[in-house]
Amino acid sequence: MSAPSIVGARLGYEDSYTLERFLATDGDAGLRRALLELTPEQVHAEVLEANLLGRGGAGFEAGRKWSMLRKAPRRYLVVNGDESEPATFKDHLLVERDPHQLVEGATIAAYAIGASVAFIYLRGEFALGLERVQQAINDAYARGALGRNIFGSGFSLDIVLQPGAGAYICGEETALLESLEGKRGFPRIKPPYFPAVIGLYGAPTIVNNVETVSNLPWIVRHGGAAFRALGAGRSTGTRIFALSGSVRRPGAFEVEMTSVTFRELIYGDAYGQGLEPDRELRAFIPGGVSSPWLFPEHLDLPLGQDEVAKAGSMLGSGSIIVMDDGDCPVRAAWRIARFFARESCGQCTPCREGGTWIEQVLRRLELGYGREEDLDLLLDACDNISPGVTWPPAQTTICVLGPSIPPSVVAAIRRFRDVFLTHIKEERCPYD
Ligand code: L3W
Ligand code: SF4
Repeated sequence: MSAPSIVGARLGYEDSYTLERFLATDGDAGLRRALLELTPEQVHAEVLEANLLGRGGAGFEAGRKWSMLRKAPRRYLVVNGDESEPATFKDHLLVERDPHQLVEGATIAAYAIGASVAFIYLRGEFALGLERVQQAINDAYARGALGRNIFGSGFSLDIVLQPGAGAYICGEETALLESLEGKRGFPRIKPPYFPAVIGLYGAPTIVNNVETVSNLPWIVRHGGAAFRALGAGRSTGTRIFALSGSVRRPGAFEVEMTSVTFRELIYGDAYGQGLEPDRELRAFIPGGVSSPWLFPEHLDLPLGQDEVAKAGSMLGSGSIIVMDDGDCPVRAAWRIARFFARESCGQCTPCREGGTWIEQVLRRLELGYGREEDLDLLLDACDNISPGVTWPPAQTTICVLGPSIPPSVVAAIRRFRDVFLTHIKEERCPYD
C-alpha cells in the first residue's frame, strides 16, 4: 500500500480484522464524533464537501445520492458487497481485513440518512468475510456501538448481514433489493425504481458500496475538506485499485486519485513491477470487464474518473487487467462475453439472446472454426445490444449488464483484427 492510506490504513497489520487492532487505531473515533458532536445534516455536509464518488463502478457522488433520498418515516441503508466480477477484489480485501471499519462506516451512513435498519449484502462465497463481518457486528452490539441509543447519542441502529446466493446480477443495486426481499434477482427499471425513491420494501433506500462506506470514518474524523485535498478535480481521496493479469506483482494498491498514471501502476516498483521479461504490453482493461479496453498509448493517463472517461473508457470498479503480447485477445473477449452471457438474468432479449450468440461466435473463432463474416456479425450483434457501442452505453436493456458485453468485443475486433484473421486462417488459436 502506498501513502496516504485511508480505507487501507490498517491493512499493514497482521491482526487488522480484530477488535483490539481496530480500537487501538482510531476505531469508533469517527462514529463517536458523528453521533456525539455532529448532526446528521453536518455529517452529510462533510460527505458532500469530500465529493466522495461511489466506489462500486458508476462513480456517482455519495453525498448527492443521499440528497436524493425521498422523505419518508422509514428509510434503509444497504451496503453492496456483492463483488463478483472477474478480477474485482478490492471489497473482498476490505470485508475480510477491516470488517470493523465497514460496520463503523455503515453506522455513520445510516445516521446521516436517518435509517434505523441497515443491511450489509455480501457475496455468499466470501465465507471468511461473512464470519468476520458478523463478528464485527456482534462486537459492536456488545460495546454499545450498535443497537439502542448508541454511545448514549439517542441514535439506534440494527445491522443485518445477508449473504448472496451466487448470482453476479445481484450486485446490480435493484436486483440486490429484490434478492433482499426474498425474490429472484431481477433488476428493476430505473426510473422509476431508483432506490433513493422506491427501494427496499418500497421505502427510500440508499445503496452504497463497501469501499464507499469504509471511507466515512476517516472523512468524519478529518473533515470533508481534508479528503477533497487529496486527488484532483472530481476524483478526490484515494481508491483501492485491483491490479491483475500479466504483471509480475498483481495485488490491491491504495492510491491517491490522479496522482499515479497507469504506467506507474503497471510498471512501478511499489505496484505491479512491470511485465515478465521480453513481454510487451498489448492492452489493459481499466475499470472492470465492462469497460472499453485501453492500449499502450493510454499508459500516461492518470488514474482519475474524468481522465479515463475522456479517453473513452471508465475507471469503474477500479479493477485493472493487463494483457501482454502472449495473451490472446480473442480468448479474452470470449471469456468476458461468456461471463456476462452466463450471468444474464434473461429478462431482456438483447442481453439474453445477443449475449449468448456473441459468446458462441467468439467461441468458434477462438477454437479455429470461425469465418471472416463472423467479425461483422459480432459487430452487428454488439450494435443491437448497445447502438453505436458508445460508453456510457445507449441502453436497450433494463440494466447495464447487457451493454457491458460489447465494449470488449468491439475493442478486440477493432484493434486486433489481424489476430482474429490468423485464428480463421490457421484454424486454431496461435497462442495455444
Ligand atoms: C436517484 C436519480 N438516484 C442515478 C443513483 C443510482 C445508483 C447510482 C449510479 O451501475 C456501474 C456500471 C457497471 N435519482 C439517480 C439516482 N442514481 N440517478 O446513482 O447509477 P448508475 O445507474 O449509473 O449505476 P449502477 O447501476 O450502480 C454500476 C460498473 O458499475 N461496474 C460494475 C462493477 C461490478 C462490480 C461487482 O463485481 N459487483 O463491482 C464496473 O465498472 O458497468 O456501469 O445508485 O440509483 N435520478
Ligand atoms: Fe437481465 Fe441482462 Fe436485462 Fe440486465 S440487461 S435486466 S441482466 S437481461
